[in-house]
Amino acid sequence: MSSQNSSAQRTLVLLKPDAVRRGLIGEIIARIERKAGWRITSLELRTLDRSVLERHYAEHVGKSFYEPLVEFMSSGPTAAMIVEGEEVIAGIRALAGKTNPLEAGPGTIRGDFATITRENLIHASDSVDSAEREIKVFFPGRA
Ligand code: 3AN
Repeated sequence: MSSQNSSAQRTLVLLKPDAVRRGLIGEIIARIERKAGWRITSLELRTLDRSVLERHYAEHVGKSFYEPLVEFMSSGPTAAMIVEGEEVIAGIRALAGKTNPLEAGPGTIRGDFATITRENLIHASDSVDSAEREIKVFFPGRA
């Protein structure tokens, strides 16, 4: 049997306050769980405070959209989770679709359910390094 490249990974996913408010967390989690072999290994609903957001969005501090982003991200509970599985980092980014929902393809979470960039329902780590950094911020016990 030929061996295929195997890349088990873990990633940090946030279902943002708009997803929780709109009752979409079940729909989004179902899309994640449908992928063979992916599983949620930590899950918590919590309202994020400014200090957590500052660490999470360190690369965006000072940008024009940062303050409204923090305002929005602390406006209600977020579902934070760790998802593990084969190529899960790029895979969940693909399920999520492009940052601007109007550019996100049909069939993606953002393409199907969102219209504006700030309220784009889901965050998913963009690299192995980001995933490890972000898991430390949200689930220090799992770092
Ligand atoms: P992604 O979440 O697709 O990785 P990032 O990391 O560039 O996108 O941006 C983080 C978050 O900041 C986005 N999910 C979105 O909520 C917000 N954001 C990014 N760019 C903009 C923008 N130009 N205007 C408003 N909000 C933005």
